[in-house]
Amino acid sequence: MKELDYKKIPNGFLWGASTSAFQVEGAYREDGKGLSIADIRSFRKSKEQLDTKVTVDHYHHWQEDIGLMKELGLKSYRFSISWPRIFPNGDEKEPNKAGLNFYHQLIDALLENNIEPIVTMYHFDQPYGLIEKYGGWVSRDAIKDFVKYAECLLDEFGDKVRYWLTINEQAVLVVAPDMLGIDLNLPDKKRYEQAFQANYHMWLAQAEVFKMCQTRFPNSKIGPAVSYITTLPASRKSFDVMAAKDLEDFYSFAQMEVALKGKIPIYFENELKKLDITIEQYSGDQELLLSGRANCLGVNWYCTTIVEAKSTNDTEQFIFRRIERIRDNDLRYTNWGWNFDPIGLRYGLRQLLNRYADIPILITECGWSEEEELIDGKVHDVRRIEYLDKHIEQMALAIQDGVNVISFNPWSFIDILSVGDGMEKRYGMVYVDRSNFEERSMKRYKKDSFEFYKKVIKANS
Ligand code: BGP
Repeated sequence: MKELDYKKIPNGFLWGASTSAFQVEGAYREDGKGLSIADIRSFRKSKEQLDTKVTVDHYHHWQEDIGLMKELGLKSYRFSISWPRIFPNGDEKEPNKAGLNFYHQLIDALLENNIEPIVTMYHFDQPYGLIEKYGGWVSRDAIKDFVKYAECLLDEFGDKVRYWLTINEQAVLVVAPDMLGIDLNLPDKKRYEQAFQANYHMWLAQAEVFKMCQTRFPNSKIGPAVSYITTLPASRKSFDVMAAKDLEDFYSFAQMEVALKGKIPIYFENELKKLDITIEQYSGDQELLLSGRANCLGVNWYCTTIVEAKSTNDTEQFIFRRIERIRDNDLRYTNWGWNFDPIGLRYGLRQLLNRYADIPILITECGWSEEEELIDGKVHDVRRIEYLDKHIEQMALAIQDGVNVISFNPWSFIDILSVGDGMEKRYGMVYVDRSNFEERSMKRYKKDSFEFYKKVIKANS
């Protein structure tokens, strides 16, 4: 039997790295940019931690940053376009030219450096104007405004960008609905009703965009960037195994099923019935979901989560209420509670093989967060190196198993603003000399993981 070379990654594999606009760009009001809900949400905590106003100022450092990407040897760069840079209020007839120009410059520079742009259209930053106007995604009106925005991106960049991600982590928006502009103080049922209605409208909007992109650019790939949390049972008991399956299906696989198969799973609708929630659906919606399908799948995979059933036979409670997350003390955890469980990545990727055969898979986020300081111009981020090493190894094994992974984009290329935890929760392979409240030099420093990842890319293994 031929010795399998577990370290071999197919030629042409897109070794990349990842960021998002509101977390990396800063320049929150520059060149006509409007405010997004991500801006507004971050201002609520401006006194406690960094907000989106400056972050690491990629908007003014982008040439230098692309120079570092080139030095790193990246073959791809996954980033997002700031929706309110293009439509500041969300409902303008014409796009903001200065916003478009910024991304033309960025994308042209990436292409000149043979770095494939992987572009997320919407990464948590819906224009706040749409929330003020009609409540954002809770309203069906959001569909037409997102489709118009996506069409503008395809018009402008469709012949330069071959990999599109429509929406980043819808499931996170549902479980943290203040990111949709939904009032967290609403009674549970009302809050869930609005969040799941918003989730449904996002499904319809992205189906339209899948169709539009594949009609106009048949050689491009477009799909969702799904928050994929491989969920493991706390014990071998069937009620725990069922609890883990229920949560993983409801939170991660339902998003993949809708995008890739065009059907809302019955188990998903059954869960909503437990909250006595009925999603408002129009005739023609089902056909739209069925006709607008992704032709690739982005997964944001960080860690496994381990759950147990709160009681052995209670399945009448809504999913989030009948399941408990537990900690496995045999595993290492970040300071923010995400574990180090690389075999879980191979397991999770094999599940995708079983479900979706050879759909191209892009790992669009995968990373390890740490509080880090610069010491003598260096950051010895050994745990991040170990995290990358072990997860790349498991990804390679999954590829050897037949899983069609075409790209790996660790979160994050450079230290950027965390969604919820300011500047100190660092993921980057490039350190930025700033803290929550001091801009310091804003200089970029290559961490040890930069040199490690550079070697991996060079060796393609
Ligand atoms: C994912 C988001 C990213 C990034 C990442 C890390 O959910 O897609 O935007 O934020 O999580 O999480 P955090 O920023 O909370 O550390």
